[in-house]
Amino acid sequence: MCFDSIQRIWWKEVVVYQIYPRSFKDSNGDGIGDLRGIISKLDYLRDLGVDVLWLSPIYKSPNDDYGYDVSDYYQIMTEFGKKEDFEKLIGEVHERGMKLILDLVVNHTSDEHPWFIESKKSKDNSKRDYYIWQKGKNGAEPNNWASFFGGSAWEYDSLTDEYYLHLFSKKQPDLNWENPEVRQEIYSMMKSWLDKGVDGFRMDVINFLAKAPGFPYAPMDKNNFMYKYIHASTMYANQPGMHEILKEMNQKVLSKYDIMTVGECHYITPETALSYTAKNRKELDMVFQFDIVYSGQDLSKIKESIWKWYDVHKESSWNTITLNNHDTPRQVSVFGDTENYRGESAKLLATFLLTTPGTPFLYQGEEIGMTNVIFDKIKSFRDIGSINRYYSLLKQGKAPEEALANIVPYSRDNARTPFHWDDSKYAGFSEHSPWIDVNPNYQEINVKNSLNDPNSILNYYRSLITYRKKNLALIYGNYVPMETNNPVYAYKRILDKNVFLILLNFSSNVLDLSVNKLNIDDFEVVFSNYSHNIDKNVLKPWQAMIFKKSI
Ligand code: TEU
Ligand code: CA
Repeated sequence: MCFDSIQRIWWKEVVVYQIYPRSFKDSNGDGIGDLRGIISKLDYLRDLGVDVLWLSPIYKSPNDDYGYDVSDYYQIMTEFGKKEDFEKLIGEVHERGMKLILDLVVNHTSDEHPWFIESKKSKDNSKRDYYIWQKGKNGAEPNNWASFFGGSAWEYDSLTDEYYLHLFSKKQPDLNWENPEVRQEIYSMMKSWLDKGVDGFRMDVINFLAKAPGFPYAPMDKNNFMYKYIHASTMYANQPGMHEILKEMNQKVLSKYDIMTVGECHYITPETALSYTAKNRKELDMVFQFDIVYSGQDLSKIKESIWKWYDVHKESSWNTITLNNHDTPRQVSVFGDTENYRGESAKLLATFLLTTPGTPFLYQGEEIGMTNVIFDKIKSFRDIGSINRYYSLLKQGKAPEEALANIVPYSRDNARTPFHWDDSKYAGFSEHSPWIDVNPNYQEINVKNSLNDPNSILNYYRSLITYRKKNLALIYGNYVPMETNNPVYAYKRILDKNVFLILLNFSSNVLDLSVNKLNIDDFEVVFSNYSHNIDKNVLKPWQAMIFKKSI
């Protein structure tokens, strides 16, 4: 690839930082993070070097799924602040040269949204068709679709003797995207936020909007431990109707603004993703994919996935790269060795995130190496998915300890404990006992300590983000994977005369590199997560190195 030939686009060059507002910073001592809290930390975020902030939902919500159940798309969630706070936030973000994107949650609303309250009233209500209502079959649910949070995806309503669809909790009824009025309402709402200066959207479960016509029964695969999810891919993910919706949304709204869009897509292949993101399709800019998170830490699978996504998208589309979000356990706990090499493994993941093709998305706390939390009682959990799962395991006859052990490693609460600002009570997140317990390791892992330590994970992120911005090869360079034995992962990024070679040791073992015949003699080391004694023939535990040469 020649430098002149690259088409520079701002959203390809940015580093995105996801904020889960409820857990980021509380400004008024009620134990819940809020918009003023975010404003007070904008200098920290600017100094970290991130360019775009993505806020998990901030709209009015009864918080059955913490904001992913919206009851008014135009209002700010009471706990998070007021309209003026949002206006101040967006102004201050822009003042610092950063951008702000919002979470667009339009597969479903809350059951407390006025549309649904109307819709429920009668079969001939003007809002009835805003949601998906079906008659039962043989005295049971219309079909066998399952909710992501357990149980059937259909809820019976005795008033009209019909069922409504909810792919998530029963307080999250799915909108009917076949209804043109629904589409218009959503487009107007999107425009109103964009007109306030919002710079784009992360689109929640966007590939689920169109459902399989006729709501057929789904094939089940009970041998697969994720069987309840299996039919999702065939019944409500990537249905043909998706393209019509996205094209219309793009034409009527997105194309009118200079913004970025990223769709959250579960059950997606690189090829299907391309059908949403290829430039000439005029649908979305990028999608997330979760191959790494669901890889079971199998490095061969990860290498294969990165290659495939790159290869399929390199000509006409653009990827994302992400390890953590508010739904995943902390990946440093999953992949890394938090007992012996927390710092090294977190920095290795940082190196991977910031040098692999695609726009990187990092999640609050990742930059200081926050870890999973081990809650020892069900009362500590807040995530509806984990709580439902716990009680369903008890129902199946599991002992409480066993049910707890089952939910602890996967719970979404792992990512949602309050952010660690310092070592004071409640980790500097709040003056008051927070809505969810603080991870007990906050006295060691926090921003204050990280700022004082030149070798901290935080300082590594800062300097690598700065370095990445100055070296376009790390953004636009061709991706060339190298043949190496696991647990070594090695690849080049090449643009014009600049060649970068990235070497990652995904293990706690010392490895002899000479066996891999990488020919690195003429490269110089420009980055490493170990400060002294860099030996080109040896990789230390979780060592990450970036080499450079000019050709
Ligand atoms: O997530 C979609 C989704 O499929 C995940 O919630 C998935 O079920 C979960 O990771 C399994 O543990 C999006 C949001 O990111 C999530 O927070 C919401 O709960 C969900 O949509 C509904 O809006
Ligand atoms: Ca608050």
